[in-house]
Amino acid sequence: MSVNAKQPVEEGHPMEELLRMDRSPHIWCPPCGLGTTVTALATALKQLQIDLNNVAVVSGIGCTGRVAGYMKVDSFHTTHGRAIPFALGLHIARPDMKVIVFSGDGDLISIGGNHFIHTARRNVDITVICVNNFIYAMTGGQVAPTTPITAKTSTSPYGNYEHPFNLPLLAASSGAVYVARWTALHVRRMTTAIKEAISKKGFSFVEVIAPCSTLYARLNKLGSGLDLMKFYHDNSVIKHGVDLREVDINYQSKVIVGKFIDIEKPTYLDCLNEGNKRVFGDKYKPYGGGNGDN
Ligand SMILES: Cc1ncc(C[n+]2csc(CCOP(=O)(O)OP(=O)(O)O)c2C)c(N)n1
Ligand code: SF4
Ligand SMILES: [Mg+2]
Repeated sequence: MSVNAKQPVEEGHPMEELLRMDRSPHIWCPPCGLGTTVTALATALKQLQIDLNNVAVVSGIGCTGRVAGYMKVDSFHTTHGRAIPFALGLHIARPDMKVIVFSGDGDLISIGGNHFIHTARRNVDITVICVNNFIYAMTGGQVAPTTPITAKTSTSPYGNYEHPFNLPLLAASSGAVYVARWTALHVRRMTTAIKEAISKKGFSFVEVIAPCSTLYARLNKLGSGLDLMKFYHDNSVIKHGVDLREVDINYQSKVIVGKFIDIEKPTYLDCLNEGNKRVFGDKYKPYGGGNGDN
């Protein structure tokens, strides 16, 4: 039967290859920045043309932690704060795979903070994408180690008074070899950063600023998701390579974004092999992963 030219031809979704369509509709609120961030990751994987059998996405918990369940690659929704140690184990067992941690600010930097700094210190070859929405969103909008001073949360109704972490500075000073920050508005730049981070050998870190458009925006009377985007359009300042002591985030002030760090340094496995070679000489067979035969 010939196809009627006037009938629309049904085509698959452009991201069908990368997203588990059977899990849709997703649980996220419509204006949430998580949508654009996941699209950036999927686009990055597509553009890099990596064999998807060699990609794993690992998440902790929370709204952001749901990402692992939506990506159509080997993916793991782990326990609170344990995405990085899980990813580390996966990387050591299968160094040939690209291991990407995609998780929230509360998960990665609060309960998971120690894993974050030590995995960066060792320069383990994984990529960490942190969606910083300034709160613990899924559990009701509690204060997080990333909440800007004076911002209201459900547990700081009169305004936060604790100093938040500066995540790019924390990552870089802990040992990351690639560090970038963009907002959920900067979809193309974020995609480029994710591609660079995945291609980088060593611990790479991309922070995505995407304030929770439901709880954080409501508690602070910041308007709709579109208003948040307008804010980042008007207030993001691109400063590649800036001194990271200058990229603190203050409540509703300018946000410095860009590629901050891109350096070379031996990875954890490079150091392990070099260290053992130094001691055992030719008797040492460099570790390349797998079942111990190599
Ligand atoms: C051990 C443990 N403690 C507490 C929780 C409850 N909990 C679930 S999600 C979450 C907050 C996650 O915050 P974040 O990582 O920023 O994710 P978001 O929801 O903001 O994307 C917490 C505390 C849990 N699941 N496990
Ligand atoms: S509660 Fe906040 S972080 Fe969670 S999906 Fe909704 S807008 Fe996004
Ligand atoms: Mg959060």
